[in-house]
Amino acid sequence: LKTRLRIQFSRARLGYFTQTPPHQENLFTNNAFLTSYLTRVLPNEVRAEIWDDLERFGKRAVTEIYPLGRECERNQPFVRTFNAWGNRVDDLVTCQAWKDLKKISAEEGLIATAYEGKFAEYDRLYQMIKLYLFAPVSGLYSCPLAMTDGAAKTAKTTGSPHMKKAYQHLTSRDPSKFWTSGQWMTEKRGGSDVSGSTETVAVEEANGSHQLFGYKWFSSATDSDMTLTLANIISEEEPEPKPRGLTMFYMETRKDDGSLNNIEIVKLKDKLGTRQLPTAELLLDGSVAYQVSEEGRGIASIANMLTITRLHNAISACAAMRRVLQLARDYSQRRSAFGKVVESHTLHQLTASRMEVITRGCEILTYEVARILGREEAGVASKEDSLVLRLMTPIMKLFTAKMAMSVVSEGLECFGGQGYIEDTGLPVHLRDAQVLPIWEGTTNIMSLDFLRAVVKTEGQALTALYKDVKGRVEEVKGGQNRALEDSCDKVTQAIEQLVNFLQRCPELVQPAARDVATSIAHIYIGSLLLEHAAWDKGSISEEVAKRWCAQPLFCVTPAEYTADNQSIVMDGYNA
Ligand code: UCC
Ligand code: FAD
Repeated sequence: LKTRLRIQFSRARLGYFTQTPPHQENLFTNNAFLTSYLTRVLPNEVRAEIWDDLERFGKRAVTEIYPLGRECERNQPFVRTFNAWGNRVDDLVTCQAWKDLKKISAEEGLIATAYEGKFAEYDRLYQMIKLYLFAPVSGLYSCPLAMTDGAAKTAKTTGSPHMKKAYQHLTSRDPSKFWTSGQWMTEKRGGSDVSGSTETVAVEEANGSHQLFGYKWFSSATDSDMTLTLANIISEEEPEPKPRGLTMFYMETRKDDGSLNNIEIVKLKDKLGTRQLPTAELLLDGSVAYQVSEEGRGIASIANMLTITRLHNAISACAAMRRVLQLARDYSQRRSAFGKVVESHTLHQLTASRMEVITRGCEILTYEVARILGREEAGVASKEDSLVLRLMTPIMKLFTAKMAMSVVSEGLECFGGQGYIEDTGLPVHLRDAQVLPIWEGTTNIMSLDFLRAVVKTEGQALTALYKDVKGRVEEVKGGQNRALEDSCDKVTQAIEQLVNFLQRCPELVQPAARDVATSIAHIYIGSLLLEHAAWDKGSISEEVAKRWCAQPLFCVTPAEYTADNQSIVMDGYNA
């Protein structure tokens, strides 16, 4: 009887096979390249002090922070515009996990570490490594931290009393005191040409504060405690905004009674990715703010912030690539196809190794920029260091962001169809990576920013870079490591080609800006990987450096710059 009933009512049989999901590795200890890089660049006493913390945090990232990040993706922010009684409240509702991430950020000193002076020139690198471990699992809490760090740096270099107070909060390790900051620059007319597009105006009050009126089109981390923003000062006497006359303002987002500072959250953006992060359109209707730059020096002042946030962008790009690679390599050991684990297929090995080489290249570039920034902040940077930092910041931003899109996309493909399935937690990486080339300045804008740095330094930044690359490569060659000789020659040849092009065709530099920036990224990374390989003799680092340098490093195509590109694009256009 029971057999008959079981046939009639037994549960559906789903088959015997279930796939083991990828396991989560400690993000620090299982990162061979990172640990090797830190062993090379950190003095023993610094390494001894920070190593345990990084190991612990690498574990905390996957055990405690990752579930919070997932929760933020599942439980996205929303705005309750009116309360039940018809009062406008603009209540931005974020989940508990988002709030917990703020607390963890303070406790872990994710901002404070860069400002405490404990490890002098290594503070910034130490902080960036912690952020690198945090970013890929943080449910985009890395974004408010980027802007908070940018604001802290700006506050540190600005004398105003408001900024001094803000600095204490932004760099606090006490969760009850810790503040985050926004960065409200973009308006409806455009976010690239900020000076030409900003309509927000500021009117001075009798007490020296200003009231701001305007519409900020993209404001991420709308739950932040303060923001830095830009406006054009006008008055009864001078009611017209001055061309390119922006000034930077400090604004707290709430009044003492907890209500918004005459800010309306008009709507939250419906975004492709970064959905964990509240990004709003904000109406400023007499919001009280304080002038913190000289009048008309707003862009130059907020540029301090951009240097930091662009470094965060790059560290997040590297972190996304590394995270997907770590998961993919584990999965490739657990998934079988055609009778053997995916990992043992030679074509898969090649595909994954290419991703690894690109990721290492982006990582070493970003670590190096963080290391130089740390030197500058500790007052031990040479003039050349500072020039290289200025030149390489936009190049690092644009290059790592583009590579992240490509590596993360390839990384999802390593999971086959599962890479496309939401509750694996994988697709979010691709959605979130797509913002990296857009915000904080698009790829073209970064290319033009690199040219700005060249022009502003009258070419000195390029000369410093040239010397830096040549010096490093010559040192590697001097080390008599035969295995690296050809690669050294390729880097030298590429930098000479680049200099030759820039000297011979100055009129092509504008259209070539993006290709020149990419070539510099290739060349600079080549020299850094070679330096690392020379130290890490006989290791996988040698193979990585050789593979990097074997690709075309100089990728300038002059014929395209003078071609009729417009006609190609507009062929058949009739709107
Ligand atoms: O997207 C945003 C937030 C997203 C959330 C944060 C995520 C962070 C990563 C997290 C990862 C998970 S906030 C919006 C970001 N917006 C931008 O990045 C704007 C993009 N546009 C540009 O960058 C443009 O190049 C502008 C706006 C900076 C150019 O403006 P102008 O008006 O044409 O600039 P000028 O006239 O060339 O330069 C004005 C002054 C000059 O100084 P002086 O007057 O002394 O000669 C420039 O040298 O500003 C100086 N300057 C700079 N200084 C301009 N750019 C820089 C720079 N990069 N560094 C130093
Ligand atoms: P546009 O300036 O209209 O650019 C359109 C295109 O034109 C781009 O491809 C650009 O590269 C190209 N272009 C423009 N000028 C040139 C040129 N001279 N040469 C060649 N090409 C050119 N902004 C904030 O201020 N605060 C925030 O918190 C914030 N959060 C954001 C969050 C998200 C999720 C996103 C997507 C954006 C956010 N932004 C924020 C806005 C972001 O910084 C801007 O979108 C970005 O700077 C580009 O500006 P835009 O959208 O106006 O594009």
